[in-house]
Amino acid sequence: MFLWSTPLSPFVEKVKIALREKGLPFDAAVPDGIGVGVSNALIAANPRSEAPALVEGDVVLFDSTVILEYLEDRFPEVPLRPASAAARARVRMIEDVCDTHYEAVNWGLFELNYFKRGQGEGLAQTLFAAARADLAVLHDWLELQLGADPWFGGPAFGLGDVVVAPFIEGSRFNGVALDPSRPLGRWFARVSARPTVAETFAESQAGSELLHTVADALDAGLLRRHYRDHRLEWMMRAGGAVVVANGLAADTIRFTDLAPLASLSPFRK
Ligand SMILES: N[C@@H](CCC(=O)N[C@@H](CS)C(=O)NCC(=O)O)C(=O)O
Repeated sequence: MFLWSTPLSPFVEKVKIALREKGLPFDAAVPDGIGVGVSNALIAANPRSEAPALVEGDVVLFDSTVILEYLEDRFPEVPLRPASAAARARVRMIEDVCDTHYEAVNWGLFELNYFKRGQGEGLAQTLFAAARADLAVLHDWLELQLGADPWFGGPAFGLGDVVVAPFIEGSRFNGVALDPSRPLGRWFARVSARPTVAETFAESQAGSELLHTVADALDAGLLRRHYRDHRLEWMMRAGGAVVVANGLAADTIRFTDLAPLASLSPFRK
């Protein structure tokens, strides 16, 4: 199995943790041109030009949620999905909240901390405050979902934990740590100690060196960051309309490009 990957991506981390939990060996590589704009290496596997994309023989899949579903269906021997329909639906709901609302806040934090957007006149402080307030809400909601159980799916580790852990790690990496005495903080200590999770987070840390160069690369106009859906909404809602306007003017922000999808259509040949 082959995984198109990129460092510090929560979506890639979800897939790596699931593959490791299931004991499935895989090779991974970072495609040339990712983050710069549309990666030609990647669009053959994923016309959205995003990692993760999974290749298993003829099966080529993108989107972490779809890949996790595939892994469950294809390799049910080590099940990660909980047993009941209601518990499965709850995990899907938690995954959706993390993939959309939570990821958008972490994305904003990376933009501020490493890509150095929002400099001058207190803007960064406003955006940081908005991020911290949103994360407090999300952490409370996640804690409610956890309830009194040790894991998100109940008594055993499972998909619910796989889909939350990368996002909490992303905010920790950006300086928003959980209170270790809270149930969610204690869960995060437990999940981080799991070998599959520890290995995955360590790989991300090792790949994070590059982050010290990204502000200069952005200044030089070498990067085009993908402000898709919830990321754009978060930046606007948090008070960063000027960040978006400046990024579009400097061409360091891009929206989704449908050209690779259109090029696959036989109706357009
Ligand atoms: N919905 C997708 C999102 C994947 C995604 O956003 N991947 C980002 C990394 S976090 C990416 O590869 N972006 C490409 C780029 O910025 O050039 C999933 O769940 O897999």
